Amino acid sequence: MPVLHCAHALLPSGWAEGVAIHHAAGLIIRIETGLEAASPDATIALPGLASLHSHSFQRGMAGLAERRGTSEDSFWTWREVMYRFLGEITAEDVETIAAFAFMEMLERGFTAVGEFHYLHHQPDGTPYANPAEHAERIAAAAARTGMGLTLLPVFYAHGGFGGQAPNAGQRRFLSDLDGFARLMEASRRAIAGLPDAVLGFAPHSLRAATPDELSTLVATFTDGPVHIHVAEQVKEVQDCLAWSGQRPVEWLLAHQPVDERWCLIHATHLTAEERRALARSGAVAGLCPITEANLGDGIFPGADFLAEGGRFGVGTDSNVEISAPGELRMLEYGQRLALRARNAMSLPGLSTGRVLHDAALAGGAQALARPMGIVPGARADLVTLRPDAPDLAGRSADAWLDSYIFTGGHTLIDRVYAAGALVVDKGRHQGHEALAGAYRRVIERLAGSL
Ligand code: NGQ
Ligand code: ZN
Repeated sequence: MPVLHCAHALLPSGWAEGVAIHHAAGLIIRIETGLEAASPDATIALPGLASLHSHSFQRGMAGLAERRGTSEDSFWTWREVMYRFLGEITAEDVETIAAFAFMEMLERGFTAVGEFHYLHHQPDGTPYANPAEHAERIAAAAARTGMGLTLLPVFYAHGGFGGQAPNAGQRRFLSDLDGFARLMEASRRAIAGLPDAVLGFAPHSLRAATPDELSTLVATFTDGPVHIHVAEQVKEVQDCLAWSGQRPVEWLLAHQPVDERWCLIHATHLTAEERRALARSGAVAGLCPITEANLGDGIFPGADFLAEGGRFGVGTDSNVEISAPGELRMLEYGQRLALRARNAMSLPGLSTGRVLHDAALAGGAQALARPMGIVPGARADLVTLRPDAPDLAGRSADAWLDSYIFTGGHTLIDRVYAAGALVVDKGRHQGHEALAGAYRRVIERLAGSL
């Protein structure tokens, strides 16, 4: 049985020395500690994290929506730019961009992704003959890069609360309940060739699915995680109040069986009561701090939520900047700026980096319904740090994590193993050149559409 030897590794029980990770068919079978290896595969090994929320195609417009328009810019004007950008994307482009985004995720600390996949149809809105045309592309991108995939096909039927008609920019997303059932079936086949892929589903938001549709979906698709965007923007909270008399998270907790199966993406705008109820529900708050900052969403009440036992993970969402340590850093810095305090998402006496990393590992695993971490049964995924990096000098254990998250970031990543295979060496994915070359050709064409 193949073995990965690590001089130091972060296990669920804490840091361990002389760790031998035995794996077979991509999964960890057994872990031994206290074994010296002459030339270990890694000096400092961390578990890979999950990017629990990604729209991979949006990687293609990263940096292209940072010009101010004629009126005030907002999330909603960004969304118009995004709709224009996706208007030109072909099925081949979907795969090329997803493969590039997944490669970057692997190079930057993520070994699993929750792909919140809503770009289903052709540019004019006509369905493909194969409803999983794009889902197959995403599965192919995961296979090519080594990414652990939880595919979340998205149900999207309306343009606003109360079943409002969708607009032209949304025509590539739309299905009715029957169409969505066919998409789910085809998506299940699309990922069948990936040994560790998971299928969940995602009603896009309370704007895109009516209460009846939501209830039918939840009753019909009883396996796998349920993800939904919720309470990201103040306008969304106001519109929800006008429609239902309740705030989005309040409405969801009152009308759906929100529990450990659920992941509420963003959940930015919460009253103290909603925050406590969400923590009690056991659902994961799917935080996307870099995207939330980029889109001007607001700041999730993370410090209070953590203190109340709330579960969270992080996602790269728009993929405007991909970095696992970067998401954790932004999450903590948002709290510091809002609270004018330091070490806010932490617990007394503990390393903030360690608390953030442990919580995001557990929350990501729960939200993507896949075992993660350096434990038997999980995929053999490791992120190793460059032991000679000046930023890591003179420290050990949790101080490595603090320096990774707050100082060196993903530039400290050395090797990444995915399902036991070496996919990133010296910070570079084995397929980097080919994937980046193909991506560049696609983007040179698409950038012209903005
Ligand atoms: C999305 N993204 O579906 O890509 C959304 C924007 C919407 C984020 N919320 C569109 N970050 O929510 O309608
Ligand atoms: Zn999103």
